[in-house]
Amino acid sequence: MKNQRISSELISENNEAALKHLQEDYDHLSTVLSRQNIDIEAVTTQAQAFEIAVPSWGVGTGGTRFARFPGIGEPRNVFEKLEDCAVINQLSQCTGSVSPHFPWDKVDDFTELKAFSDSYGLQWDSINSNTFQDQADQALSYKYGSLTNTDAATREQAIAHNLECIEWGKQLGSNRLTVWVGDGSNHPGQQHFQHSFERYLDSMKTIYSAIPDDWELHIEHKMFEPAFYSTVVQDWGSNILAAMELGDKAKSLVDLGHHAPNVNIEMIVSRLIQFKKLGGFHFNDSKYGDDDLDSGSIHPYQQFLIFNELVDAEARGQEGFNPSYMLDQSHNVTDPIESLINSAIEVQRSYIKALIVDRAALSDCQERNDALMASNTLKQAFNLDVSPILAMARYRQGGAINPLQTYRQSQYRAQVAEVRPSVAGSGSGIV
Ligand SMILES: [Mn+2]
Repeated sequence: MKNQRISSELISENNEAALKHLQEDYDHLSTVLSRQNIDIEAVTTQAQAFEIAVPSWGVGTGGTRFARFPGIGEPRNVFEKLEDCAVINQLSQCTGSVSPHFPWDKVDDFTELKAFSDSYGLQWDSINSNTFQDQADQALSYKYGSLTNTDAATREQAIAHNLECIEWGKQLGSNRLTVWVGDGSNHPGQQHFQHSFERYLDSMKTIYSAIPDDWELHIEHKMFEPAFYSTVVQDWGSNILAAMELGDKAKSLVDLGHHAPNVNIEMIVSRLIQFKKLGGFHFNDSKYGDDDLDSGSIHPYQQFLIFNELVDAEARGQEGFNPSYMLDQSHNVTDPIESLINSAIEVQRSYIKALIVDRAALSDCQERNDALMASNTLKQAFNLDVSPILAMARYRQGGAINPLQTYRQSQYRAQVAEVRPSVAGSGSGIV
């Protein structure tokens, strides 16, 4: 029997009250979809199978480089983070795995940590290494870079950290390592572009050689920040070049916020799929840069268009296509649990809408160069409200028809605040 943080009686009561209307809406949507020869039950089954991982760092309140405004009852360690992740999954039923970040989530006893996550029925998603900041016990600084540092000993230290991350990941049952480095420069001329990328590839080759055969190594690119003139793995071009240089187990990871404004991300996704290099996603949304806003809150159509590419690849049986999905957001003014529940469902919503795109009609429009009807074919699916499918998928798996309402009624945040006193002196800070 799995541990539960929210009373199953409360979920049942709320669901019973909401079920009549849900069934009516579901039946109506079933009729609408049947006109397109779509079986709603098949779509709901796919909604139930949809999974997106939650980042362990997402359940704490985020912040900016100016300030952080802590919430109440924030998790103080990885065990409390897992408790919050368990709530998100219990209500949403689509976030059964957690992506840890080391050394933030480092423990002395990984067997104990694994047993704790098992007790909540949670799996471990990709391991994230951290060489973008200095730790208290660290011998050499990453001020001028980690895997690309001009100093060989500093590079060795950063490589060693990634190797220990792989070992910890094995103990947790993970099967991926995600590497993002903040390495780059703030001034023209500060770094030799080619030499720093050569040092990156050399370091990554050593890490790659330690990746188990049934693992993947995901490379995350980012255009700017903390380096503001150039970054070593700046864009999907540098990313796929590195992944191709390293080998089949190396793939590119797309964080939606890590591109220049207005870049056509769905087209990048298509290219990565075509060359078997799409590893996975960090979903979030943005207005200006790497804003890390809630998924689907600013550009829901873009998110849908990305899933249109993913579902297209799935439907074509594209070789080597098996991307992993994760949220990577910073919650500055909301309860992180609420944002993560909402965001997971918004990503799931994009997936479901992409599933109901009339692909035969779209393909026909493309062949005939009917631009307007091609666009309208996508819009038809995007404009359909698939909420009843999402709610039914949650209900059938024991989740909440109205997860946010149930979460608020549970008083979970107030309860954990009693046993999790605020961490004093955190002041302004970064995440
Ligand atoms: Mn990310």
